[in-house]
Amino acid sequence: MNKPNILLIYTGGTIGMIEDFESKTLRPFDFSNIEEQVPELKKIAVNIETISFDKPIDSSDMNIAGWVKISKIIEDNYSKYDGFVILHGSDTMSYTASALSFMLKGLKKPVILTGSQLPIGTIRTDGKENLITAIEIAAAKENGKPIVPEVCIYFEYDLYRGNRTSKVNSEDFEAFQSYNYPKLAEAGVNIKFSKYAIHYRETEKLDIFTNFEENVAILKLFPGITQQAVRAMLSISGLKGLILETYGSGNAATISWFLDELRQAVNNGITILNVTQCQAGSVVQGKYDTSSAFEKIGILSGRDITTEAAITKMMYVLGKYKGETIKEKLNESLAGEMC
Ligand code: ASN
Repeated sequence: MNKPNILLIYTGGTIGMIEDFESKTLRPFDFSNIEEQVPELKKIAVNIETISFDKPIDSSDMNIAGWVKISKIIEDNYSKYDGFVILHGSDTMSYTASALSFMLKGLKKPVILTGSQLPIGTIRTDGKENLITAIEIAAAKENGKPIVPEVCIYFEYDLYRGNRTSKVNSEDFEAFQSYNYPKLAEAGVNIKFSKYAIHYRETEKLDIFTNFEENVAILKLFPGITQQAVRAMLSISGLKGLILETYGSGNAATISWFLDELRQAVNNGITILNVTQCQAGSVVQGKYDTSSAFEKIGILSGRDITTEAAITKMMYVLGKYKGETIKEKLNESLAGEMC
């Protein structure tokens, strides 16, 4: 039987770091030495090839250009490999997974992001298990077809749909959660896949779209926010899209200056998407009086989308579509990112 071919794409992050002897700070190591750090890789029944960013980055430096780079690597190597594993810092991994889920339209092969909380060279590292199981998941097939043909995050025994995740813990090995969508798999003695939750595409072809709109912003509300702060955000020159992080099921202050600022922004052509600050649950505009004004103003509901998926979806939709289609696409689930 032919062994599956997996491409390991190294972008940076803690997983690939070693401690600098003198300064004690963490810095990326030469990724071509990965098998020295993880000799177990030679024992997995897959062919692994690696490709690395020329300059590995801490994921805090990730941006649209970085996502384009990853997408192009996948596009250029799509026919040669059965699956892709992306090693990435955990800090912005949910943003990258979300962005890739929109960029890699029509994806039919596994793209599994993983990383670690402790560098791979340390004794108690979580990186080895994460890396080895991510590779096994990327290679997993049934009847010749990949079991998880989605952009996912694998971390600490759990596989998630990437665009449903958030990083919720900066210390625990269990760093990610997907509160509004079930796990796609759990790794114990066996890897148990929840096939009912996995999205299978039959006919589409990979069709990458990289022209993301960068003129977007996130405004997180808090009690006592001033008109100057709201106005400053909404009057950013060239702003096209705004994610408004509201309270609970999409609620916000009803004071007239606030609604006037938002109305003005929508009239000026800024697309506003309402998402909740809560980690779980959904925006339901109109459920309370405090959100019913949003419907009239033309603010869209992000329903149960995460902020990470919302901002990257906004970049994608504004980059790709015009006019009324923008609203239609934001209301639709494009890559399983919302209900
Ligand atoms: N700062 C690191 C990063 O996101 C954190 C990590 O990978 N655990 O690149």
